[in-house]
Amino acid sequence: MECPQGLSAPRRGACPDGKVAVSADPAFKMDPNWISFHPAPSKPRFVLPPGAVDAHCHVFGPGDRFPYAPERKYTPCDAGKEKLWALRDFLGFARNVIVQATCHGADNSALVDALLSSAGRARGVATVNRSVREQELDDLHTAGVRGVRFNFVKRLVDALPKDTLIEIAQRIQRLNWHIVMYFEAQELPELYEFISGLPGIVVVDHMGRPDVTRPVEGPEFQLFVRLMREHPNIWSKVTCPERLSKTGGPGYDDVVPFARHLVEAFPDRVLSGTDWPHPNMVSVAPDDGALVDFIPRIATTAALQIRLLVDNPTRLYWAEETRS
Ligand code: 0GY
Repeated sequence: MECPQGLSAPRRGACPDGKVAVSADPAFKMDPNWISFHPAPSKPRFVLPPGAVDAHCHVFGPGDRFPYAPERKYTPCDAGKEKLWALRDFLGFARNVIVQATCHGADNSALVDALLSSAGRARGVATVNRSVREQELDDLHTAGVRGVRFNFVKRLVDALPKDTLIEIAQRIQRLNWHIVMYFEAQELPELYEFISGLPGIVVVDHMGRPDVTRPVEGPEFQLFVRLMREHPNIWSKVTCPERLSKTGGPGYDDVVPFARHLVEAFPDRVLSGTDWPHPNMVSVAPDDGALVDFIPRIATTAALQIRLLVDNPTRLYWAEETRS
């Protein structure tokens, strides 16, 4: 589905001009309850530092060029690379890290296309399965992929068996890639040992998705803190207040203490990102400008902001620039 003005709808299943969204390929008509990304985000008050990286975002399709995977659990509104670059420039980011979205399965074509057209300003995290060949991994690396995502969120994927994931984890070590883990907080006790044994850098999405109605000092979030404290190779994205919050935007007040805790405890192992185009929102499309304004509330000094937004992602994704 592509809305005529190039902006997708804030309302369910409709474009900003009121026309009903219809995919060029009827097989890719977006889900009727799909909430598209915000058509007109506000300009953030927070001025991002030079070199800031949006370290968690996606591209969707367009489905008529990059078909959505048959095994997908949702069909989104198309959200292609041009819109992502426009948002990057509008918000003031210098670079993006594009994470392969589950609606594209292990076909990384849309991701690779975006990386190759980014003039080096985007890196990627791919999804691969056991059958991936070494040459394919090399080609992904050349395109700008620097990691793979292991997803345990049941509403999104049927997770691969752990022995397959361990095999993939070992195979990517030669490329110096990292692993991105996506799971929900209630899964952590069961996954703790598996995550602890993974080689290389492991980046956990969205702080391990804590229930933010529980205390920061409570056992659930402290298990995640312990995971990071015990394993210096484990990083966290302090992302997705719009997903985790129960009080809602624009301030996402209830998420601030969780993210701030991690930024202050592990300043060299945290990443920030918009999560544009915000798959599977349940009520409203978040204002990406408000998401940028969330950053100085969780990284409260210029030094913390530079580490979160520039130093950490540059070290992880553009390592060749930081090697002396
Ligand atoms: C996110 C979160 C979600 C979806 C995906 O790849 C995806 O489909 O990551 C979600 O629905 O929680 O990080 O974008």
